[in-house]
Amino acid sequence: AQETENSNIFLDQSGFYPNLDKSAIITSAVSENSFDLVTLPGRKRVYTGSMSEAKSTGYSDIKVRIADFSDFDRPGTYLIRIPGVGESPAFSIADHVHQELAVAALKAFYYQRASSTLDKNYAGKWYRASGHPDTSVHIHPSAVSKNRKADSRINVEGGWYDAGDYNKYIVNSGISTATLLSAYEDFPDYFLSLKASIPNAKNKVPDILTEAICNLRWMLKMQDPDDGGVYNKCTNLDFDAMIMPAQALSARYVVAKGTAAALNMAGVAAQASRILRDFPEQYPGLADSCLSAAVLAWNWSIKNPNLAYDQDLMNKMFNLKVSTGAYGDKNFEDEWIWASAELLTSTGEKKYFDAFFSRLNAPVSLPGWNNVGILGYYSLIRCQSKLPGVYQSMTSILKKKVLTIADRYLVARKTNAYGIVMGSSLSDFVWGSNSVATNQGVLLINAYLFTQNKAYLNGAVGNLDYILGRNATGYSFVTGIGTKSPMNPHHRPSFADGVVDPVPGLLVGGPNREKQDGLKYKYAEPELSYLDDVASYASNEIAINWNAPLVYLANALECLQKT
Ligand code: 9MR
Repeated sequence: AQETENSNIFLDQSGFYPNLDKSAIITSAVSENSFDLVTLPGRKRVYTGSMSEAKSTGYSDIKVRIADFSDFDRPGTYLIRIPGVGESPAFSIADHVHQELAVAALKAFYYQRASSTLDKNYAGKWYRASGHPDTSVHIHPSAVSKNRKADSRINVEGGWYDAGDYNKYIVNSGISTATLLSAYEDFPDYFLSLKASIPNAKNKVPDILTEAICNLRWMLKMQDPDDGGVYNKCTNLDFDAMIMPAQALSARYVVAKGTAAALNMAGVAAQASRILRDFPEQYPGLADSCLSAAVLAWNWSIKNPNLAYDQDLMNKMFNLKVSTGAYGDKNFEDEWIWASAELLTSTGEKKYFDAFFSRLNAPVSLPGWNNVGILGYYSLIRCQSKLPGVYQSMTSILKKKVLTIADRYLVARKTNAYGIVMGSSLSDFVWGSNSVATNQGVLLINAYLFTQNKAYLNGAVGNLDYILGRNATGYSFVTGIGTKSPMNPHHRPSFADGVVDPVPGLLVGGPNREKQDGLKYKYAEPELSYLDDVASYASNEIAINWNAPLVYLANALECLQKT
C-alpha cells in the first residue's frame, strides 16, 4: 500500500476484533478532548469517547493521546473523527479481521524457500525461478572432518533463506522453526483448516506443518551423521548483490560446527519428532529420524559443550574469509534449557529431566535468536499432561516464571504512553525490534493459555496493533497489509523482481535506535528510527525469526478472539 494522507491518528490498519480491546493514538497536539466513531459510508456518529491526557514515552518528542473504544463492539466499517485533527483511515471491526494477515505471514515462509521454483499458481506475481540449489556445497576449512575433507561436497538443499540475504543459518532457523511448530502444537484444530495456498500434496497435513517441515528437512541435512555435530550455516563467503536467487551463483559452504547449532538441532528435531508421531502415513519414518538426530546432536554437545561460533577468530585462522551474518552466540545456558526441555517432553527420560532441573533457577526472559530458554518452558507447560507423573508438578514453577514476565508486561502496558507493552523500555528498540513486540505477544498468549485471564489476550492484541500501525511512525510494518506499509524492504527478491509491490506478509525489523546501517534517518529518536529504504538493513530488513512470532501471534488471536 502506498502512503496515504497522514492524519496523525494512528491505529491498527488491519482492524479490530469486536470482543477485544480497541484504541487509536493521536500524535499531534489537540485541544479537543473527545473523539467520534463514524460509520462508512454515511459518516453517521455511533460512538463518542474521551481521550487520555497527552503523554510521552521519552523515546521521541511525540506526545500521545489514546482514544479507547474497547466497549464499542458492533461489527462494521468506521473511521475516527476529531475536530481540528481530521479523520483516521477507515478500519473494520469484525470477527476474523486479521485472517488476511495471519495467512500472509505464514505464506511469507513459502516465498523465502531456497532451492525452489515459486510457481505462478502459488506465488502469483512474485513467481520466480529457483536459485541456490545447494546440492553440492563446499566444506569450509573450519568444518573439515575425517569423512568430509576439503575436496568433498555435501547436499544441504532447501530450507528458507534467513532474511533479506540468501544465506541459511542454523541458529536462527532454530527459533523460527520451533515457533511455527509451537503455533501448531498450541492450536492444532485451528491450523488443520488454515490454508495458505502453498503446495501441499499430503492428506490432512496442515499447511503450517508442511512449511515448517520444509526447513526441518534442511536442518537435518546440516548434521554430520558421523559425529552428530551441526554446521553453523550454509553460506556464501560474502553477501550476494541485490539480485534474484537464480542470478546468484557464488560458491556455497557449510561452516564450522558449534554448540549453539547442535543444541538448536536437538531442540527443533525433538519437538518435531513428537508432532510427527501423529502423521506416520504422511511422513513414514520421519519422527524416528528426527529423534535420532536430536539425540545425536545432544550427545555431540555433551562432548563439545562450549564451542562458540567466533567468525572473527575463524577468519584469522583460515584463508577463506567469511563475511556473512554470524549469529555468534557465546552463552549456551539457554540452549541447554531449551534442548533438554524438548527432549524431556518428547521422551520423558530422566537424563533430560536432570539436565533441565539443574538449570531451573537460571533466569529466563523474552526469547530471541540468542536467548531460547523460555521456548522449552512453553513446551513443558503445553505438554504437561503427557509428561511422566513425577515431572508434572515442576511445571507450576515454570508457569510462575512466565507469569512474572507477563504481569510485568501488563503493568508496563498501563503506564506506557501508548497503552501497550512494546516500547515501554528503551532497550525494546533494537535490531529487529518488531520481534520484541511479537515475541512479547507470544509470551502473553502462552500466559493466557494456562490462566484464561483475558488481560493477557488484550495485552497481546495491543502489541499486534503496534505492529500494524499504532506506533510512533504510523507504519504497518507488514508488507502488503494496511494503508501505509513498507514498500522498499531490504529483501533481495522484493528489490530485484521488477514487481512494484514487495513480496507480501513480511515483517520488517522496525525502529532500531542503533542504526548500524549508517544511513541518515528522517527521525533519529529511538521509537522513530525507522526508514522505508532498501538500504536500511538495520531497520527495514525482513527475517524468518521476526516473521515466525507474527505467524504465532496473528493466528493465535484469530483462534482465540471470541473467548
Ligand atoms: O537479527 C540479527 C541481529 O540481532 C544482530 O544484531 C545483527 C548483527 O549481527 O544480525 C541480525 O541478523 C542478520 C543476520 O546476521 C544475517 N541475515 C539477516 C539478519 C537480519 O538482519
